[in-house]
Amino acid sequence: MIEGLIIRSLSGFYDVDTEHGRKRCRARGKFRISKLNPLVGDRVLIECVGRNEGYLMDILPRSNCFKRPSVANVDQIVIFASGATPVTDPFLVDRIAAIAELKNCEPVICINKVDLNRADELYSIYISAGITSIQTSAITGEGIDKLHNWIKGKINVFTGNSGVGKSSILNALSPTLNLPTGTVSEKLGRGRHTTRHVELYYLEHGTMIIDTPGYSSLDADEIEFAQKSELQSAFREFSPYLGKCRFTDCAHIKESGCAVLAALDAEHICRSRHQSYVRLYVQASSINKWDRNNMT
Ligand SMILES: Nc1nc2c(ncn2[C@@H]2O[C@H](COP(=O)(O)OP(=O)(O)OP(=O)(O)O)[C@@H](O)[C@H]2O)c(=O)[nH]1
Ligand SMILES: [Mg+2]
Ligand SMILES: [Zn+2]
Repeated sequence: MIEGLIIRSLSGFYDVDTEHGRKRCRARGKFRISKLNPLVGDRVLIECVGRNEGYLMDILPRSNCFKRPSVANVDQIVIFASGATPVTDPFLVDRIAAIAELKNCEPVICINKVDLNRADELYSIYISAGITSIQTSAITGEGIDKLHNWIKGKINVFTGNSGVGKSSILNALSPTLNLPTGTVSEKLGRGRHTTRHVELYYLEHGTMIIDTPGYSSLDADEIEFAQKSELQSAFREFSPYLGKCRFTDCAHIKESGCAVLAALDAEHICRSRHQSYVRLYVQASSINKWDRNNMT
């Protein structure tokens, strides 16, 4: 058996890169039985058949994995947002960033299409939250070098709404990729789901980027939910205040003597971030354990 990396999964086949080249693999039956789903980014063991084919035999332990985008072992999740069409709802960014924080994956916010709308307000929310944020344009090239530096040598996944410019920015980072990009419907205010599958691409200096299909407003529901008790640590700007509330089990929503709410009043925490926290907390409270286990 040899080790490899899943770089693409397409209709029942997995393309696996190994030291002996790329092998197209089928998964062995045990994956169906165990319900363990091989993901792009997985390190796997394969049994070669002929020159270019093989069987997926085992998945090596993961450092993390995500349900949507469905990837494994990522160091950074680059969350795309835009002030131009499709305009990003900060709640989507906060939701993905929160899940990433809890999975030890660094969130990076890429505010794209700044040639059309700079979205400075959105940018300042994430800068003041202490999250790396970059304003980019695939058209003018603004921010591309900065983004390049941030992703260097790491395994990154691009995510965000359809039409926000993930594939366009990937093309700007590595023009030889020549990935298809689609137009945005101004009338409907959304993209056309141009990228249809998850695929890992190699850049120089060992940088890897996984491009993924964008969210529509509906399938954002596929993002996992956190436990309500762990949510407070998913908002990194809350950390100086945790443990300083009057009640040890403070939910930081409306309790008296809450240090987080005091920081919010003093404008040390952004209101939109705290609103997202409250929304996620309410959602998490309404999901029971049984549902949670069946969602992942
Ligand atoms: N003005 C402007 N347009 C951009 C920019 N980036 C992307 N676009 C345009 O936005 C549209 C969508 O870009 P894509 O790269 O296909 O978006 P995507 O996020 O990959 O979309 P999906 O694959 O559907 O998830 C295309 O028409 C791009 O030309 C930008 O920085 N500025
Ligand atoms: Mg795309
Ligand atoms: Zn509190």
